[in-house]
Amino acid sequence: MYCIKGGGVTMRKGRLRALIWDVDGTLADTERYGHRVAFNRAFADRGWPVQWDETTYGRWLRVAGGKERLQAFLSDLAKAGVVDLPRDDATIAALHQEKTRHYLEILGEPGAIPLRPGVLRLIQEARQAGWLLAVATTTTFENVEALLTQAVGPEAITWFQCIGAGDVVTAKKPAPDIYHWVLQRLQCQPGECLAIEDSALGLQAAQAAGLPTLVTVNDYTRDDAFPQALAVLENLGEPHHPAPLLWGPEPGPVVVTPDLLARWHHDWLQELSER
Ligand code: XBP
Ligand code: MG
Repeated sequence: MYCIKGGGVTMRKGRLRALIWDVDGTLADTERYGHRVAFNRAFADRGWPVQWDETTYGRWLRVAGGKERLQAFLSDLAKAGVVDLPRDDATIAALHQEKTRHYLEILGEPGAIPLRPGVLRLIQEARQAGWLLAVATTTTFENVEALLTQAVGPEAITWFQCIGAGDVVTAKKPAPDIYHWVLQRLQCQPGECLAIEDSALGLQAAQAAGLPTLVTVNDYTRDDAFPQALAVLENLGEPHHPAPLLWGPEPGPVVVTPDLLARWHHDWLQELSER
Protein backbone atom coordinates (compact mmCIF):
# COMPACT_ATOMS: atom_id res chain seq x y z
CA MET A 1 0.00 0.00 0.00
CA TYR A 2 1.27 3.51 -0.74
CA CYS A 3 0.04 7.05 -0.55
CA ILE A 4 -1.20 9.00 -3.52
CA LYS A 5 -2.63 12.47 -3.75
CA GLY A 6 -5.19 13.71 -6.21
CA GLY A 7 -8.53 15.43 -6.53
CA GLY A 8 -7.89 17.14 -3.19
CA VAL A 9 -7.78 13.88 -1.20
CA THR A 10 -4.98 11.67 0.00
CA MET A 11 -5.63 7.96 0.07
CA ARG A 12 -3.77 4.73 0.51
CA LYS A 13 -3.75 2.81 -2.66
CA GLY A 14 -4.67 -0.83 -2.31
CA ARG A 15 -6.73 -3.63 -3.71
CA LEU A 16 -10.48 -3.22 -3.50
CA ARG A 17 -11.75 -5.12 -0.47
CA ALA A 18 -14.96 -3.44 0.72
CA LEU A 19 -18.24 -2.23 -0.74
CA ILE A 20 -20.05 0.49 1.19
CA TRP A 21 -23.75 0.74 0.32
CA ASP A 22 -26.12 3.63 0.61
CA VAL A 23 -29.65 2.42 1.42
CA ASP A 24 -32.51 4.66 0.27
CA GLY A 25 -32.60 4.84 -3.50
CA THR A 26 -29.60 2.49 -3.85
CA LEU A 27 -30.45 -0.83 -2.20
CA ALA A 28 -34.12 -0.19 -2.94
CA ASP A 29 -36.51 2.49 -4.21
CA THR A 30 -37.78 3.33 -0.76
CA GLU A 31 -38.59 7.02 -0.97
CA ARG A 32 -41.70 7.41 -3.12
CA TYR A 33 -43.89 4.61 -1.74
CA GLY A 34 -42.07 4.01 1.54
CA HIS A 35 -40.72 7.03 3.40
CA ARG A 36 -43.03 9.57 1.73
CA VAL A 37 -46.15 7.58 2.58
CA ALA A 38 -44.92 7.03 6.14
CA PHE A 39 -44.34 10.78 6.65
CA ASN A 40 -47.82 11.52 5.28
CA ARG A 41 -49.44 8.98 7.63
CA ALA A 42 -47.63 10.56 10.57
CA PHE A 43 -48.91 14.03 9.54
CA ALA A 44 -52.45 12.65 9.15
CA ASP A 45 -52.37 10.91 12.57
CA ARG A 46 -51.88 14.34 14.14
CA GLY A 47 -54.57 15.90 12.01
CA TRP A 48 -52.00 18.26 10.48
CA PRO A 49 -53.15 19.83 7.20
CA VAL A 50 -50.02 18.88 5.26
CA GLN A 51 -49.14 16.05 2.86
CA TRP A 52 -46.22 15.50 0.51
CA ASP A 53 -47.17 14.67 -3.07
CA GLU A 54 -44.58 12.76 -5.10
CA THR A 55 -43.09 15.85 -6.77
CA THR A 56 -42.94 18.02 -3.66
CA TYR A 57 -41.35 15.16 -1.70
CA GLY A 58 -38.68 14.87 -4.40
CA ARG A 59 -37.75 18.49 -3.78
CA TRP A 60 -37.46 17.90 -0.02
CA LEU A 61 -35.05 15.03 -0.59
CA ARG A 62 -32.39 17.72 -0.87
CA VAL A 63 -32.50 17.70 2.94
CA ALA A 64 -31.01 14.38 4.08
CA GLY A 65 -32.40 12.71 7.19
CA GLY A 66 -36.03 12.42 8.23
CA LYS A 67 -35.85 14.67 11.29
CA GLU A 68 -33.84 17.29 9.42
CA ARG A 69 -36.30 17.13 6.49
CA LEU A 70 -39.28 17.63 8.82
CA GLN A 71 -37.62 20.54 10.58
CA ALA A 72 -36.73 22.27 7.29
CA PHE A 73 -40.21 21.68 5.83
CA LEU A 74 -42.13 22.92 8.87
CA SER A 75 -39.90 25.99 9.19
CA ASP A 76 -40.47 26.73 5.53
CA LEU A 77 -44.27 26.50 5.91
CA ALA A 78 -44.16 28.86 8.88
CA LYS A 79 -41.85 31.31 7.13
CA ALA A 80 -44.09 31.36 4.06
CA GLY A 81 -47.10 32.06 6.31
CA VAL A 82 -48.86 28.84 5.22
CA VAL A 83 -49.19 27.18 8.62
CA ASP A 84 -47.24 27.39 11.86
CA LEU A 85 -47.04 23.87 13.26
CA PRO A 86 -45.00 22.85 16.33
CA ARG A 87 -41.41 22.11 15.42
CA ASP A 88 -39.46 22.02 18.68
CA ASP A 89 -36.95 19.15 18.99
CA ALA A 90 -39.26 16.98 21.12
CA THR A 91 -42.14 17.27 18.63
CA ILE A 92 -39.88 16.52 15.68
CA ALA A 93 -38.42 13.48 17.48
CA ALA A 94 -41.91 12.15 18.35
CA LEU A 95 -43.26 12.79 14.85
CA HIS A 96 -40.23 11.03 13.39
CA GLN A 97 -40.77 8.03 15.67
CA GLU A 98 -44.37 7.82 14.43
CA LYS A 99 -43.12 8.03 10.87
CA THR A 100 -40.62 5.22 11.52
CA ARG A 101 -43.43 3.06 12.93
CA HIS A 102 -45.46 3.62 9.75
CA TYR A 103 -42.43 2.91 7.57
CA LEU A 104 -41.76 -0.38 9.37
CA GLU A 105 -45.43 -1.28 8.96
CA ILE A 106 -45.17 -0.65 5.21
CA LEU A 107 -42.06 -2.84 5.06
CA GLY A 108 -43.91 -5.51 7.05
CA GLU A 109 -46.10 -6.26 4.05
CA PRO A 110 -44.56 -9.17 2.08
CA GLY A 111 -42.73 -8.04 -1.04
CA ALA A 112 -43.42 -4.41 -0.10
CA ILE A 113 -40.23 -2.84 -1.45
CA PRO A 114 -37.91 -5.13 -3.44
CA LEU A 115 -34.18 -4.62 -3.78
CA ARG A 116 -33.12 -2.91 -7.01
CA PRO A 117 -31.89 -5.01 -9.95
CA GLY A 118 -28.48 -6.54 -9.37
CA VAL A 119 -28.24 -5.58 -5.69
CA LEU A 120 -28.68 -9.02 -4.13
CA ARG A 121 -26.56 -10.64 -6.85
CA LEU A 122 -23.67 -8.21 -6.32
CA ILE A 123 -23.90 -8.57 -2.53
CA GLN A 124 -23.66 -12.35 -2.88
CA GLU A 125 -20.82 -12.17 -5.41
CA ALA A 126 -18.92 -9.71 -3.22
CA ARG A 127 -19.24 -12.08 -0.26
CA GLN A 128 -17.95 -14.93 -2.42
CA ALA A 129 -15.01 -12.73 -3.41
CA GLY A 130 -14.26 -12.27 0.29
CA TRP A 131 -14.99 -8.53 0.30
CA LEU A 132 -16.24 -6.69 3.33
CA LEU A 133 -19.73 -5.21 3.19
CA ALA A 134 -20.96 -2.10 4.96
CA VAL A 135 -23.83 0.37 4.95
CA ALA A 136 -23.51 4.16 5.16
CA THR A 137 -26.95 5.70 5.34
CA THR A 138 -28.82 8.66 6.70
CA THR A 139 -31.84 6.57 7.57
CA THR A 140 -32.63 4.87 10.88
CA PHE A 141 -30.98 1.48 11.70
CA GLU A 142 -34.34 -0.34 12.17
CA ASN A 143 -35.32 0.73 8.66
CA VAL A 144 -32.20 -0.90 7.18
CA GLU A 145 -32.79 -4.09 9.15
CA ALA A 146 -36.45 -4.25 8.14
CA LEU A 147 -35.72 -3.53 4.47
CA LEU A 148 -33.14 -6.32 4.23
CA THR A 149 -35.30 -8.73 6.23
CA GLN A 150 -38.43 -8.27 4.13
CA ALA A 151 -36.52 -8.38 0.85
CA VAL A 152 -34.06 -11.19 1.62
CA GLY A 153 -34.48 -12.68 5.09
CA PRO A 154 -33.24 -12.15 8.65
CA GLU A 155 -29.76 -13.42 7.74
CA ALA A 156 -29.09 -10.55 5.30
CA ILE A 157 -28.17 -7.96 7.95
CA THR A 158 -25.47 -10.31 9.31
CA TRP A 159 -23.67 -10.24 5.95
CA PHE A 160 -22.64 -6.64 6.69
CA GLN A 161 -19.59 -6.11 8.89
CA CYS A 162 -20.67 -2.56 9.69
CA ILE A 163 -23.92 -0.61 9.55
CA GLY A 164 -23.49 3.15 9.79
CA ALA A 165 -27.01 4.54 10.11
CA GLY A 166 -29.01 7.54 11.32
CA ASP A 167 -27.81 9.47 14.33
CA VAL A 168 -24.48 7.68 14.89
CA VAL A 169 -23.09 10.90 13.43
CA THR A 170 -24.63 14.34 13.84
CA ALA A 171 -23.75 15.79 10.46
CA LYS A 172 -25.75 13.91 7.83
CA LYS A 173 -24.88 13.58 4.13
CA PRO A 174 -23.54 15.51 2.19
CA ALA A 175 -21.11 15.66 5.13
CA PRO A 176 -18.60 12.78 4.91
CA ASP A 177 -19.00 11.87 8.62
CA ILE A 178 -20.99 8.65 8.10
CA TYR A 179 -18.35 7.39 5.66
CA HIS A 180 -15.54 8.28 8.08
CA TRP A 181 -17.43 6.41 10.83
CA VAL A 182 -17.75 3.31 8.63
CA LEU A 183 -14.15 3.42 7.36
CA GLN A 184 -12.86 3.59 10.90
CA ARG A 185 -14.88 0.53 11.94
CA LEU A 186 -13.94 -1.44 8.84
CA GLN A 187 -10.32 -0.45 9.45
CA CYS A 188 -10.04 0.30 5.74
CA GLN A 189 -8.48 3.15 3.81
CA PRO A 190 -10.77 4.98 1.36
CA GLY A 191 -8.69 3.67 -1.56
CA GLU A 192 -9.51 0.06 -0.58
CA CYS A 193 -13.26 0.66 -0.72
CA LEU A 194 -15.94 1.58 -3.19
CA ALA A 195 -19.17 3.40 -2.32
CA ILE A 196 -22.46 2.85 -4.15
CA GLU A 197 -24.84 5.82 -4.05
CA ASP A 198 -27.92 7.10 -5.88
CA SER A 199 -27.90 10.86 -5.32
CA ALA A 200 -25.75 13.97 -5.57
CA LEU A 201 -25.85 14.37 -1.77
CA GLY A 202 -24.66 10.80 -1.31
CA LEU A 203 -21.95 11.16 -3.94
CA GLN A 204 -20.69 14.35 -2.28
CA ALA A 205 -20.52 12.60 1.12
CA ALA A 206 -18.61 9.60 -0.24
CA GLN A 207 -16.24 11.70 -2.33
CA ALA A 208 -15.51 14.04 0.57
CA ALA A 209 -14.34 10.94 2.45
CA GLY A 210 -12.07 10.11 -0.52
CA LEU A 211 -14.08 7.14 -1.79
CA PRO A 212 -14.40 6.13 -5.43
CA THR A 213 -18.14 6.05 -5.98
CA LEU A 214 -20.45 4.25 -8.34
CA VAL A 215 -23.88 5.84 -8.87
CA THR A 216 -27.11 4.03 -9.75
CA VAL A 217 -29.78 6.63 -10.47
CA ASN A 218 -33.51 6.49 -9.85
CA ASP A 219 -36.39 8.73 -10.89
CA TYR A 220 -35.75 11.18 -8.05
CA THR A 221 -32.02 11.53 -8.76
CA ARG A 222 -31.70 11.05 -12.53
CA ASP A 223 -31.18 14.81 -13.10
CA ASP A 224 -28.65 15.28 -10.28
CA ALA A 225 -25.07 16.14 -11.21
CA PHE A 226 -22.52 13.38 -10.59
CA PRO A 227 -19.08 14.89 -11.25
CA GLN A 228 -16.14 12.49 -10.91
CA ALA A 229 -18.29 9.44 -10.26
CA LEU A 230 -16.62 6.15 -11.16
CA ALA A 231 -19.63 5.43 -13.37
CA VAL A 232 -23.31 6.40 -13.50
CA LEU A 233 -25.74 3.57 -14.29
CA GLU A 234 -29.47 2.93 -14.41
CA ASN A 235 -28.93 0.01 -12.01
CA LEU A 236 -26.39 -2.74 -11.33
CA GLY A 237 -27.74 -5.01 -14.07
CA GLU A 238 -28.46 -8.72 -14.21
CA PRO A 239 -26.87 -11.23 -16.62
CA HIS A 240 -30.10 -11.45 -18.63
CA HIS A 241 -30.71 -7.69 -18.35
CA PRO A 242 -27.51 -5.57 -18.36
CA ALA A 243 -27.82 -1.99 -17.13
CA PRO A 244 -27.60 1.05 -19.41
CA LEU A 245 -24.55 3.12 -18.59
CA LEU A 246 -25.23 6.88 -18.44
CA TRP A 247 -21.59 7.70 -17.97
CA GLY A 248 -18.58 5.48 -17.41
CA PRO A 249 -15.12 4.31 -18.30
CA GLU A 250 -16.38 1.97 -21.04
CA PRO A 251 -19.47 1.65 -23.19
CA GLY A 252 -22.53 -0.06 -21.71
CA PRO A 253 -24.75 -1.81 -21.06
CA VAL A 254 -23.01 -3.65 -18.23
CA VAL A 255 -23.56 -6.18 -15.48
CA VAL A 256 -21.74 -4.88 -12.41
CA THR A 257 -19.65 -7.72 -10.97
CA PRO A 258 -16.73 -7.78 -8.52
CA ASP A 259 -14.36 -8.27 -11.48
CA LEU A 260 -15.70 -5.20 -13.27
CA LEU A 261 -15.58 -3.11 -10.08
CA ALA A 262 -12.04 -4.25 -9.31
CA ARG A 263 -10.97 -3.18 -12.81
CA TRP A 264 -12.71 0.21 -12.68
CA HIS A 265 -11.40 0.80 -9.17
CA HIS A 266 -7.83 -0.01 -10.22
CA ASP A 267 -8.02 2.30 -13.25
CA TRP A 268 -9.58 5.08 -11.17
CA LEU A 269 -6.75 4.98 -8.61
CA GLN A 270 -4.19 4.78 -11.38
CA GLU A 271 -5.61 7.88 -13.03
CA LEU A 272 -5.74 9.72 -9.70
CA SER A 273 -2.08 8.97 -9.04
CA GLU A 274 -1.15 10.39 -12.45
CA ARG A 275 -3.02 13.69 -11.98
C1 XBP B 1 -32.02 8.91 2.54
C2 XBP B 1 -32.66 9.84 3.44
C3 XBP B 1 -33.42 9.36 4.56
C4 XBP B 1 -34.83 8.88 4.34
C5 XBP B 1 -35.60 8.98 5.62
O1 XBP B 1 -30.96 8.28 3.19
O2 XBP B 1 -32.47 11.04 3.31
O3 XBP B 1 -33.48 10.47 5.38
O4 XBP B 1 -35.49 9.68 3.38
O5 XBP B 1 -35.08 8.19 6.62
P1 XBP B 1 -29.80 7.46 2.38
P2 XBP B 1 -35.27 8.60 8.19
O6 XBP B 1 -29.95 7.73 0.91
O7 XBP B 1 -28.53 8.01 2.96
O8 XBP B 1 -30.01 5.99 2.70
O9 XBP B 1 -36.63 9.19 8.32
O10 XBP B 1 -35.13 7.30 8.95
O11 XBP B 1 -34.19 9.60 8.51
MG1 MG C 1 -29.67 7.44 -1.14
